[in-house]
Amino acid sequence: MKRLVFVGVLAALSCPLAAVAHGTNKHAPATADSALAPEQHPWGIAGAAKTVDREVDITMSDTMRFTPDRLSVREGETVRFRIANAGKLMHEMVIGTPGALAEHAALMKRFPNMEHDSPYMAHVPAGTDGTITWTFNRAGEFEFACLIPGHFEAGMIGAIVVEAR
Ligand SMILES: [Cu+2]
Repeated sequence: MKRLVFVGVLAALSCPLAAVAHGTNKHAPATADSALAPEQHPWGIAGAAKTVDREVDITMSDTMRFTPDRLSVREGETVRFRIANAGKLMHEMVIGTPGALAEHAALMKRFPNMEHDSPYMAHVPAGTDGTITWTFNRAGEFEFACLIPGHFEAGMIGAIVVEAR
């Protein structure tokens, strides 16, 4: 068990992005893999590859479902989501509060071609996969959803419970 953890740490350290973050972000309390200071959101903050505690595989399908669609996390945990799109349509995974996601979904309906990218979302074309590395540093009940018009309305939503430490 110990050896497995050690290998994981080595793999994370050998990632060039992690090395960059280390060099440019010395004083940031929670570093992300970009040179910009990560922004705190009510549902957490961008995580860095070198602090990943757990990897979670999520599959998205054209039946408008995430598998799994429920996840329990401990406050402070950094999760690397590996998100596979098993369908033939574009899907995305966006993490947020139920309110923020509903608001975002309404915007997407009005502006379907709206371009956006944030560390708490991944747009995943059919047959490919994407990743999100996120630190859940706020306890609470959050959601993840596909905000592509029609998908959110069809119930393409999952739950993330972050338990207080
Ligand atoms: Cu979708």
